[in-house]
Amino acid sequence: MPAGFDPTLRLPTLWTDTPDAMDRLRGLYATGAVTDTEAGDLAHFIDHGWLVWNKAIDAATIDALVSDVRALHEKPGYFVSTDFEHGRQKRLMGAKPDTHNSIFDPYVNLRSAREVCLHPRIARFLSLVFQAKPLAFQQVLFQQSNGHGWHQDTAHVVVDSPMLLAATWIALEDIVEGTGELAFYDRSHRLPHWIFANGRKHHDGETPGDAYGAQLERACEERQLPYHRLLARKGDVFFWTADLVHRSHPRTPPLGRSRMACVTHYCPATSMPHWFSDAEKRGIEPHRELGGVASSYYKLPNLGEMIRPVPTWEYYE
Ligand SMILES: O=C(O)CCC(=O)C(=O)O
Ligand SMILES: [Fe+2]
Repeated sequence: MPAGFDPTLRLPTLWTDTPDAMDRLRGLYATGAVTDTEAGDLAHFIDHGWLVWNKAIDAATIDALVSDVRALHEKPGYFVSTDFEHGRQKRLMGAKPDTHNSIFDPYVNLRSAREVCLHPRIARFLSLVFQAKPLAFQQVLFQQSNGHGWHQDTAHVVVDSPMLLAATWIALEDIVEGTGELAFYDRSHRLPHWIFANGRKHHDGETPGDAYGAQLERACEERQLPYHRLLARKGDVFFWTADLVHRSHPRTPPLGRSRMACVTHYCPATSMPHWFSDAEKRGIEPHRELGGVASSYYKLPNLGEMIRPVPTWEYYE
């Protein structure tokens, strides 16, 4: 079966992505289950597929994470990163300061990263969307843009029920135009499902990224969906739902400029990230009463409050 859109396919979704979501929201509001502000946020998220909160995370909480990231070289061996220099993905960080690579799942080893991605306001909003506590399960701390092309996260962030997915993009500094700012098509979350040649929403490993991205872009342009670039300020939180079409806006010279952002994907704690199919990898570390984190790179649970004493990353060969 060739990859393409399937306008007839229906899959279970978050309630906010269902056709009658606004009616459901009215019900929640009428029973007092959500405040005025939350109802407004949910209505925007339902209608547009995304939501921005300005300055939602206080500077001290952001600064704690930034200073931990600046000091990662003091903990060689603890962090899984892109390691562009060696052209190998997911190698542990070296001992030199680094302002280039992206760090995978820093919430495992850094409490500051958990405080950011499961900030009480974020956890509350995601709990409303999920009707369950949020499980953070794929986090990327970007120091610079990696120039991601057009995609929907359902292609690369795989849950047992693929549409039960949301994400945050949290600015750790004021984002400068041309540094690869996040860009997205408004309301693209309601496109027909894109299905890969494997018959699934997750990437088949064969369809070239360019061809896939170009078709998503064309579908959005045909529908005249507005294109937005997110010039976020430090502490701003951008939420998006499973199928919102997004990318890094192409960078302009000078390349390599800082664009510090923390991206986290979440599913309801009642769902399972794909690697949970291996029973030995089902570790979940709770974070306060708010939610939890899971990782395909690091063995959980029994994570302490601070850095783990053993730099294990058992799940990567
Ligand atoms: O931050 C970016 O440029 C895009 C990140 C992204 O799309 C993701 O991690 O899902
Ligand atoms: Fe993405």
